[in-house]
Amino acid sequence: MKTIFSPRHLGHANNLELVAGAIVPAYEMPSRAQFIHDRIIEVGLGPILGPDEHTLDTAARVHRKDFLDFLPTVYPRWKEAGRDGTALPFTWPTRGLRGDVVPDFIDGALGYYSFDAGIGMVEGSWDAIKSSHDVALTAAALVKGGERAAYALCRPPGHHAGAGFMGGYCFINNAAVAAQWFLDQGASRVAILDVDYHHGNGTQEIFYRRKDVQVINLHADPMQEYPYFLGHKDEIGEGEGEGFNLNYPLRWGATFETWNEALEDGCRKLVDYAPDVVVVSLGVDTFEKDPISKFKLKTEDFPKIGARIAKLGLPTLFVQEGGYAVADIGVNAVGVLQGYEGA
Ligand code: OKP
Ligand code: ZN
Repeated sequence: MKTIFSPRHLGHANNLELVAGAIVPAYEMPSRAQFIHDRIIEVGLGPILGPDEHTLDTAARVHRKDFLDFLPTVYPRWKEAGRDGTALPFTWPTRGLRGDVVPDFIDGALGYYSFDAGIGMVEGSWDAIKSSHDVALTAAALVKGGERAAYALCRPPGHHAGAGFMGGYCFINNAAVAAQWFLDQGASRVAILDVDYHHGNGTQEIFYRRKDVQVINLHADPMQEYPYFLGHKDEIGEGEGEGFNLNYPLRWGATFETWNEALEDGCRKLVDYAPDVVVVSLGVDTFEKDPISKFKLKTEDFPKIGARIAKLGLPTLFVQEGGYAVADIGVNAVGVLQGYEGA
C-alpha cells in the first residue's frame, strides 16, 4: 500500500491546549506522525510519497468559505494583537448568545469558528493544515487511479472539524474533503467509516442532510466522553439524509469483543449501502494504553480491524485521525494497514 505523507506537518508544533484545568502541550504532537512514518519503513508497507498541491475548491464544498478564509489569517492576526505562543480561544457563542456575528477582534473570531480550546495554532500551523488536506486528496487520487487502497498519513487530523468550525485538534475535515472529491470524480455513493475513539462530530454535521455519503461512527459514549455534545444513537440523519448516519456509542472500558460487534453491524450496514468507495477515519486511540482514552483494544486487535475492512471488497482510502500513545501509534496504525493487506 502506498502512503502519502508531508514533512510540513512539523510546522504544527509546540502548541498548547486546555485540558483538565491546565494549559498543557497538546497531545496531538509531531512525533505521532514520525512514529507512523518510521514504522511504515520498518515493516516495508510500501512507498512513501509526497503530496501534490491542491486548491481548496473541494474543501469549499464541505466547509464554509468564510471559515476557510479565516484559517490562514489566525496566526498573523494573533501576532498583530501583540501575542506570540499559541493562538487559543476562550469564549464561545453558546445558547443565549449571538452565534451569527463574527467579531472583528481575533479572540472573538477564534471563539466563533471553534467549539473548544483543543485547536491551538502557531506560526506553522496553517501550512501543516493545508499539507494534511493535500495528503488526503493525493491519496484519494491513488484510489481513484486504481489502487486497491491508499493511506493518507494526515496530521493534523480532521474529523471534529465541521462546515464552519474547528475543534479537537482538527481544522479541515480531511476525510470529508476526500469523500466529496470522490463524488465530484463520479462516485455515486461514498461511505465514511470512523473508527477513532472519539465521535467524528464534524463529519456527521457536514453530511447529516445528505444521502450520497453514509457516515458510520464507532466511538465512546458522548454522555461520558469528548466531544460530549454529539454522537448519540438516535442521530440518524435528517431530511434526505435520514437513515444515512449511524452512531455506535460504547461505554468506557469497551473491549475489542464489544467494539468488534459494533464494527460487524456497521460493516453490514455499509455493504447494504453499496458505496463505490470507503473512506476510513483511522484513529487508533481505542488502544488500551492511550493517555486520553478509555477503551481496551490491544495491539493484536488492530490488524483484525484492517482485515475486516478488506473483506468489504471496496476501494479504500485510510485517513489518519487520532492516537496519542505515541510510542505505540506506529505499530497500531500500520497494524491496521498490514491487516488489510494480509486479508
Ligand atoms: C481528537 B481525535 C481529554 C481532552 C480531550 C480533545 C480530544 C480530541 C481528540 N482529556 N481533548 O478524535 O483523536
Ligand atoms: Zn480521537
